[in-house]
Amino acid sequence: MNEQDIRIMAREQGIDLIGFFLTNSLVECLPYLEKRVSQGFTTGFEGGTPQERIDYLKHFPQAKSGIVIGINYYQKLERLMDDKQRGALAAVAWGLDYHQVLREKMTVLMEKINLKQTGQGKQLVSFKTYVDNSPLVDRGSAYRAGLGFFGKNNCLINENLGSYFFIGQILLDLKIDFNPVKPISASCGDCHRCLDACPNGALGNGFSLEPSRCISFLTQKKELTGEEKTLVQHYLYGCDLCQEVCPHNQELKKTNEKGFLITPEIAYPEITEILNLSNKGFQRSFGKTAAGWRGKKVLVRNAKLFEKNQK
Ligand code: B12
Ligand code: SF4
Ligand code: SF4
Repeated sequence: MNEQDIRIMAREQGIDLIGFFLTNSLVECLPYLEKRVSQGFTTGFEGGTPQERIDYLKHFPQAKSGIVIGINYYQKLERLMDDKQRGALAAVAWGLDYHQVLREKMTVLMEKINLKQTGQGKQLVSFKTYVDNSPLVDRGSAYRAGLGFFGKNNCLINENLGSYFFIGQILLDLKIDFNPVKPISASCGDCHRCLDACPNGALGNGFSLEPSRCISFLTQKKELTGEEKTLVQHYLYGCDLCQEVCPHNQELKKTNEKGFLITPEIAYPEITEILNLSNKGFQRSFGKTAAGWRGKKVLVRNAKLFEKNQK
């Protein structure tokens, strides 16, 4: 099977970006992962030691190639400024949960690959899909496959989609015939807008991110320290501030994924509505989004902290 065949299948599947990678260990990312550990800047969401994280074969010993996909989730929804007190959800939690959307796309892609295989009298290909749910380094695989470069805001930036794309990867027991690409050497240059935009100074030089100062992390963390509680602002889940200001994220094309599209009223919910959410109401509004996994308690806590910190 060659990369062109798979690229065509991916396009039919509404996959915005696709790349291929070899499954030897992701050594190029090891120093960055080790540095995070030595700085004490891990979140507990990563899972595994740096060595385990870069070892594709530990996760899927049969892996002979890797496919990585990127799905655009950009939509412009200006912050609602009416007479109501509103918080904000980061774009990561707008619409359907991206874990589900990407997993489905990768599974259908593999079904197509397998249809072609069996049509040619070949064996079914075994595979595993990953999206933000394993120790594997999603940004690292996408970087290796040429999907983008690392920005100072830590995000992987693509020349067309900016950083507003989710990443999924597939390890498969099939040797794909592809030309390994050179990782993109572009960089941020002298720009430091994201470092300036981060309200808590969570971003540092050398791609560092201090979780205990990062609103995205704090709005997902279960127990907050006294100081951490003072850092939660209008974001009730996630944070987009270091992406919004990035020159690569201006005038982007809207996502093709209908499931991600929502209205400003949902993106910027009323604080009183959040504070009065019933369990059923939470399930109805958040159960199918990426913010659902953390549960009602943390969301309501964040809304209370926003109110308190405003005073
Ligand atoms: C833990 C985690 C978080 C933590 C820590 C984030 C962080 N920056 O480390 C928190 C909760 C804060 C977080 C927040 C967000 N996250 Co998050 N998160 C993850 C997770 C689970 C692991 C990330 C990780 O390992 N971090 C440790 C650092 C060291 O690794 P890294 O982020 O991959 O960064 C690489 C660079 O530092 C790199 N590097 C830097 N420079 C260079 C140069 C060279 C030459 C090389 C080779 C490598 C390199 O080496 C690292 C390894 O590749 C991944 C899913 C996954 N399993 O990979 C999603 C993931 C990174 N998150 C994602 C998203 C969308 C977000 C948010 C935008 C959500 C939001 N709106 O709140 C924010 C963005 C915050 C930010 N500025 O990074 C996407 C990123 C998509 C993209 N295009 O970049 C991912 C990939 C999920 C997915 N599958 O789509 N996240
Ligand atoms: S996500 Fe928000 S708090 Fe975290 S580094 Fe970016 S701007 Fe700072
Ligand atoms: S805002 Fe500037 S420094 Fe930050 S990621 Fe974008 S280009 Fe790089």
